Amino acid sequence: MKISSAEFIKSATRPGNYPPDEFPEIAFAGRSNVGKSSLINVLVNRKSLVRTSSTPGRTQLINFFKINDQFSLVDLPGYGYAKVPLAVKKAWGPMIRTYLEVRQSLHGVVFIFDIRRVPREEDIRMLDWLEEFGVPTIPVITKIDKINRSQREKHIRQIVAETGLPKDAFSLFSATTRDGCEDIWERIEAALDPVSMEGE
Ligand SMILES: Nc1nc2c(ncn2[C@@H]2O[C@H](COP(=O)(O)OP(=O)(O)O)[C@@H](O)[C@H]2O)c(=O)[nH]1
Ligand SMILES: [Mg+2]
Repeated sequence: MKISSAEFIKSATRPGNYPPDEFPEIAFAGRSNVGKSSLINVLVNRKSLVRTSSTPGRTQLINFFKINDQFSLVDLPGYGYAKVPLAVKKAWGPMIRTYLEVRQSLHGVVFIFDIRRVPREEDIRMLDWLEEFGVPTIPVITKIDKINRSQREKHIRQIVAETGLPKDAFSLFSATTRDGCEDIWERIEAALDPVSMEGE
């Protein structure tokens, strides 16, 4: 994917504040600190279009970005960070679920797992919602640079087992080495609609 423009549109928490759904949209989901923002920045080849953080749990807004004036990417708030206030934790579920339910232009969700972590309850809940609303899902295992090649398979098998998703459904990614970037783009393009991307 050649990126000619990438711009922040706005943040929102509820449908009344979403930008108009005039472009096909791909959202990125996963627990806090999993590497969502880093993945988006690598995909669009911008160092800091999306703010990354070593203090997880800060982003509790749905952030919309417009790419090439053609489609949108959405950074969804993460979950699972212990220090987030209870009120914020409680708001997360309805905020995400509503987005997945009502967003007409949503073409798919890139669902990100950390290779070092076993998927937890919130991850499984997200997967259930994606299934409930029939949202095509692109599962990605990220931070693969953190685990030696010889150890990776073991970690991947655990994520496969916990999620129940087929092993070959997962793309492997590293924001550090950019491994997996092209593979993920291919799958995003397929989800966006190959016809509208023709000639780009
Ligand atoms: N080594 C390594 N670090 C990563 C990778 N992706 C993200 N990180 C780091 O993980 C932390 C959280 O990343 P961020 O993108 O802010 O996560 P988010 O909370 O899911 O948006 C940051 O310190 C990133 O630099 C990766 O693929 N490899
Ligand atoms: Mg982030």
